Amino acid sequence: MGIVSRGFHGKRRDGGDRLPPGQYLVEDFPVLSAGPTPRVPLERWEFAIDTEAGQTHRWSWDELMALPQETPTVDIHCVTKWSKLDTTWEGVSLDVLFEDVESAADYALIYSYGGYTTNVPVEDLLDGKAWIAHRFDGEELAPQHGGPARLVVPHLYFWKSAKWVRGIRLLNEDYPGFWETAGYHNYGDPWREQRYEGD
Ligand SMILES: Nc1nc2c(c(=O)[nH]1)N[C@H]1C(S)=C(S)[C@@H](COP(=O)(O)O)O[C@H]1N2
Ligand SMILES: [Mo]
Repeated sequence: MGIVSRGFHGKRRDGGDRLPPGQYLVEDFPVLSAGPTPRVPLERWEFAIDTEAGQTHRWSWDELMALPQETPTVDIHCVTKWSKLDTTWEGVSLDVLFEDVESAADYALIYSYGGYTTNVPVEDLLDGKAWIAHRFDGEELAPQHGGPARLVVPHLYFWKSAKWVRGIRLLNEDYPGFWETAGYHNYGDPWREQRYEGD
């Protein structure tokens, strides 16, 4: 029988097959911040990729804006169990930022203005899976949601999407970040419900 809803990727109240196990849908956009919102003037803002060989690639705000921009629409899943479907961002794909970066590192430690950190395997940042986003829903990204710019890596729980992102340190060895050190799962796949260490 042709069941219409299977594979139908419209927005449904129950999320259909787009809602990972244990999650519920929200229409609002909750704010989850472990500390105060850092304020970084755009003229002093920069983003950096630091390689395992000690090289640093830097972008000013104007340089980031001059790069090719994408507008991904993605579903996001917070470990505190809310999910939000069809969130639209604008920003630069990590593929673009990694273009001239020479590295063989497997691990990345993302670091933010304000001191937050989170670790993600390098391969989870590439091939269209992650962005440095500076607009949300057609507007400038609000400071409480990570403005001026945040990482968006939507296939992992949203704590991996570092707000107020400042840079990425490439490492040969995995190094846990803020929540990973506090008992959250090292990888954080919402579809495998990897919330906490041992899940
Ligand atoms: N710098 C920083 N990034 C962060 C956090 C944080 O406390 N500081 N919280 C994380 C968590 S737990 C979640 S669920 C999302 C929340 O993003 P939002 O506040 O825009 O919903 O940001 C993630 N990125
Ligand atoms: Mo979260």
